[in-house]
Amino acid sequence: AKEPVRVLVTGAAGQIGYALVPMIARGVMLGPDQPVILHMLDIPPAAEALNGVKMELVDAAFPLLKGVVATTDVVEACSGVSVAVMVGGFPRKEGMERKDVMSKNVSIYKAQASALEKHAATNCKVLVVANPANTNALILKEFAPSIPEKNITCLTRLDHNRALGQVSERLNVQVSDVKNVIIWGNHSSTQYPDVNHASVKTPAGEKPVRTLVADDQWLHTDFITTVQQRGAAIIKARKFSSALSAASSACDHIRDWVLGTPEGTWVSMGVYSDGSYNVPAGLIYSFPVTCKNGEWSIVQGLSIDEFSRKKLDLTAQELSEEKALAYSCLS
Ligand code: NAX
Repeated sequence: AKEPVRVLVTGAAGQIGYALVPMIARGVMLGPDQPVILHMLDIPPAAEALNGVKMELVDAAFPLLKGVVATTDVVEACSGVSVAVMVGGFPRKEGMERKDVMSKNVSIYKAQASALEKHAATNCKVLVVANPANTNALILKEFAPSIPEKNITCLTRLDHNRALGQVSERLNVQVSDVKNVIIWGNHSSTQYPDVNHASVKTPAGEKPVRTLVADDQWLHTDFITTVQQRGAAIIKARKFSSALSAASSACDHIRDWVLGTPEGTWVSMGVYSDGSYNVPAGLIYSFPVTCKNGEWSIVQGLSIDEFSRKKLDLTAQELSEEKALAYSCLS
């Protein structure tokens, strides 16, 4: 039998946490034969709710779940974890300045970076979900210099999955037959959902999405804005932000990273830019990646047309500004 893997979920008493922890305990994230020990962190005002989640995990009697640590102590939470899913953060409230929200999250991610660096297992894989996800991940990277930068990522898989969903609905095909969409850039409304290299499995073989969707106009307008603004549409409909889809996508992100992407398929991950596609190095930026042996690599050599180039640059610009804002909060 495999040794259990310790998985940290921060903000575990929140909405996404509540959807995510049962998925992890059922093997959706690390596979149906991988036992897990869940480490759940939240802040003192949420301690009682967190304990309630722990009670439910016990009550669900998950066969793969070998232990639950529910704590408000960041050191205890980080100790020995091999996977860390960072969902906890300070949300933007109405009337708050961007700088104030950034400042709160910078201090949270600075502190949690140090705790992970000192107490997590070597080679711990980190996924930041909490917004501003890319910049929180960048701060985490900066303040955990001994964690390899390859191990620090942020979630854009939800946006990627949303793009797959939109194409599938438009073409009336199964979502599992659509692949290789790309989310470029920031997990924000400047992200660029790109279908230029996407394809659909049909009885006559793989066909480019571009040829199947006759309506170019839709691809250049409503498709992009629907994906970019899907989060807001969910809030409007549900009165709460996306939770089950965020949790499921976080599982997809870690599962593909650890177990690998299928041959010929890529996914989107926010990763530390090495300058590929002329994206400035030193940003956490969403790229198309393939994963093998627990490591991601950026898909190289895709052609970028003029329309796309502008969009890649625009979202990079926003990330550079966020980075500057984050650094201004440090001093
Ligand atoms: P909730 O407010 O329901 O939950 C957040 C939880 O984090 C709360 O329980 C809170 O007490 C806790 N928390 C706050 N500070 C903490 C700290 N310092 N340490 C540990 N826990 C802390 O938000 P929820 O709807 O679950 O969303 C969580 C985060 O995900 C938000 O930042 C949200 O913006 C972000 N999202 C990111 C997405 C992505 O694709 N990257 C999509 C979904 C979501 O909007």
